[in-house]
Amino acid sequence: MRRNRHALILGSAGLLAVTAGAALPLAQQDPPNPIAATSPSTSNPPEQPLVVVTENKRRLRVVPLARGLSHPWGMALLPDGRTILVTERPGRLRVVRDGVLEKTPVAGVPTLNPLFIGGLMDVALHPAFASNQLVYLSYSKDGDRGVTLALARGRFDGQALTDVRDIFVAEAWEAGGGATAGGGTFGGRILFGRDGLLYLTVGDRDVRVLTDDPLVRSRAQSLRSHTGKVLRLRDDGSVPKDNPFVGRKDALPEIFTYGHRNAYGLAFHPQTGALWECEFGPMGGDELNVLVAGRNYGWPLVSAGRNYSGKLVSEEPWWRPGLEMPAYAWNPSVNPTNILFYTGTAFAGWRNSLFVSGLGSKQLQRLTINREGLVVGRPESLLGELGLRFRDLRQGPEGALYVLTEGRPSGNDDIDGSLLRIEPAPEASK
Ligand SMILES: [Ca+2]
Repeated sequence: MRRNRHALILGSAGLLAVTAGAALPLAQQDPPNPIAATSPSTSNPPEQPLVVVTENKRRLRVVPLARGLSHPWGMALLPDGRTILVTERPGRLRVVRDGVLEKTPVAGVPTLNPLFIGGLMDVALHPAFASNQLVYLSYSKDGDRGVTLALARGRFDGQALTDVRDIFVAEAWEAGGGATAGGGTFGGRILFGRDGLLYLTVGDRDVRVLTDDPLVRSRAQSLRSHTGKVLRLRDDGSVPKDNPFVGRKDALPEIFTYGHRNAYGLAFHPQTGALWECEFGPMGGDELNVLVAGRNYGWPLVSAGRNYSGKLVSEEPWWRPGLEMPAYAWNPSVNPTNILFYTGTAFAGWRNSLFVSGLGSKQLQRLTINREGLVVGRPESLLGELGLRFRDLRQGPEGALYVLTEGRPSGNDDIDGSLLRIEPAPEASK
């Protein structure tokens, strides 16, 4: 990890040096780039719009829409084109309307346990939100058996959530409490498909992420547990009849795919319709997978990552019969938090690229996918010079990218998070 971070900072410093040396003029309306004059490892989001020149000489304008957020985790762009809902992991749902963060959080968020890296995770809109106002929230829920991931649904009238209730509670309980036990990773990414069904990730629930506990890990392989799975639900939380394990007595029927570590990202390929997923490995072993119903993606039987002790997770890291290989694996780690297939035209040449938001790697990556659905070439690293941890990304109706960032990794009192809009910057005048 340390070596990766070192390499990234060197890379960013090199890019800044090139940028400064070329003395590229900024667009007239943009103030001087504050990042160029400060450390590339700064954890504060920009206060004003700034222009960043990528390694491929593309000019991107970074516009801060909201600052002072506490570990923003997920967001939803409302169909009115004005409103963005943003979750803050410690337990608040915030509204950004016309580019302004409203001071008062949305009332009606369920009671949750924001221990360690749990709390309020993702927010998603029902496909018919414009007519039914239904909003979905994933969060860590306390109960008699410890804490687990739950999915709540309510109606958002523009001000508050009403009729909020759990529509699904994962069988992914881990006992314990406080900041150092029972937390684990929850997953929690929500995505609706064109089929009107809801896909939900459940994390590996490994306590403190670092214990390499084989007992907890093995649950990703158990079809009697929701731990380490991608689930497929109807919009009311019930089970679609055509789910792959429906009718099997030894399996939970919500399971779509299994053998995942910490799956934080989901996206449908715009042409093939396939569901792609990204997941955190331990040290190394971050994966991009193409999900097929009922398949086993291997964790922890196969993984290219190492335990935090330094030992390999698996002596057979790449493949065993019956297990799926990743479509792409990162080394060094990117810490993928979400993925997005870009379908807009605002950025020339980026259509159908896969974008990845990176947490510990403090960057976005752009991957090129060919017509056969394979990743080709080297990922392009973007926005590393901001020094921010990227937690989520979405595409706006105008084709801009919206990203959530944080500075420090955890701490429920932090307010160094932001919502940024990334758009093409005008070409520098010659
Ligand atoms: Ca795998």
